[in-house]
Amino acid sequence: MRIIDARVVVSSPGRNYVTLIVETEDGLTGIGDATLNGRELAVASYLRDHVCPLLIGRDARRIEDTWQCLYRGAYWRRGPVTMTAVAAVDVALWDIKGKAADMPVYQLLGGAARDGVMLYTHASGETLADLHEDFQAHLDQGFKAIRVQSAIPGLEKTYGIPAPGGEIYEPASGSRPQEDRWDTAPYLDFAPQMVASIREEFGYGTHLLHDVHHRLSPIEAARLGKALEPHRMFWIEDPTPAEDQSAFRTIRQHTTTPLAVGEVFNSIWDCQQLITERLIDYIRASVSHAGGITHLRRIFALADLYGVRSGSHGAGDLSPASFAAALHVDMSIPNFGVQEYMGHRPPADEVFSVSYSISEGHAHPGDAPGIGVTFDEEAAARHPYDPKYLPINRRLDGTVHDW
Ligand code: KDG
Ligand code: MG
Repeated sequence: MRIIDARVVVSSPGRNYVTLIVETEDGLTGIGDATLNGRELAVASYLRDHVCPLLIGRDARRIEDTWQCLYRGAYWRRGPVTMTAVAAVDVALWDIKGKAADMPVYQLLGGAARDGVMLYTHASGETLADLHEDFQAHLDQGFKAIRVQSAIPGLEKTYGIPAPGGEIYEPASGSRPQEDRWDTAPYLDFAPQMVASIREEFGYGTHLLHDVHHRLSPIEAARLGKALEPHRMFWIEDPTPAEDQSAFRTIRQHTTTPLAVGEVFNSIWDCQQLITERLIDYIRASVSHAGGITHLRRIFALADLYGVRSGSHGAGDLSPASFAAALHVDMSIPNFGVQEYMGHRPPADEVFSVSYSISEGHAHPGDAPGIGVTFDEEAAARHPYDPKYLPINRRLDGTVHDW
């Protein structure tokens, strides 16, 4: 089953996506998501210039061997660009393997370990009243786990709050990064009030999550975790910058609020200490940024040994191909926790057709062979690449802070 073509399409159906398409001599096609928000063309070039030529003539069935060749064979290992490129190849090969076997990928991974995958969705608002209205709308749609974010009084802009108009939240904008302002003190006072208001209004029947987006110091995060304990959070996410693994020891010593981290991780080495020292409860690495299905399964297998569960990143900048691949992994691993779901802005559905379905807050990848997503190249060509950047965050005195 020789690979005869591997090509990259960069398009913007609602937002920028980089898609790898791999074809075999038998006429099978596999796709993988290679999107890295704000750095799309770096991954496209890595694939086009350095990886696609190496794929031609390889046996598409040899997924592990291809992964090892691309990872070890590059000598320069890890990093978001490399691992997103490797992930796209890996998912495309699993897609082809599923089609060759006439099976959905989750069957190849061991079959369904559950009936469906619990999703968490996002509720947000400029005010607490807006947040409550949005929370109710998500409850009405059947979601059982909801992330809550609200604008912080006194701050002009806050992570996770969409512009008015009802569109799915999208932080990337403009041909240069927009600059936001940040002040920790009002945030630390307000975040517990926000969560308390949700519990007072809606009770304890829904799993509540909150994303701190890397903005606190370890001791500030410990204070937030303690303040949120009465509200029984499902998790707080990215309380401190994710690359500082030992910071979580400080947070852990002070609070029983569950901790989640990992959306910016790209290899098992990024989370080794967090998992083996039991410093977190959920690992949020994603298929498309952490080396594909092959490597993500390895991360989750390590996590399982230490009682850590999965909670994969699933923001809108991970394409439907990535979300589908995540669902196949989520269905089949023993230590699944929850899967993030934001949906995709139209006209993504003109370009990606999907077999997954969502009902009562749970997703199923569907039983189409492979990952169950088709990519329409002609439709993608109607939506050309549109350069956009994630924002930069500055403290009130102008110092650059974590965004
Ligand atoms: O591209 C960056 C986004 O994916 C990220 O800001 C979203 O934090 C995020 C989340 O939890 O979905
Ligand atoms: Mg996040």
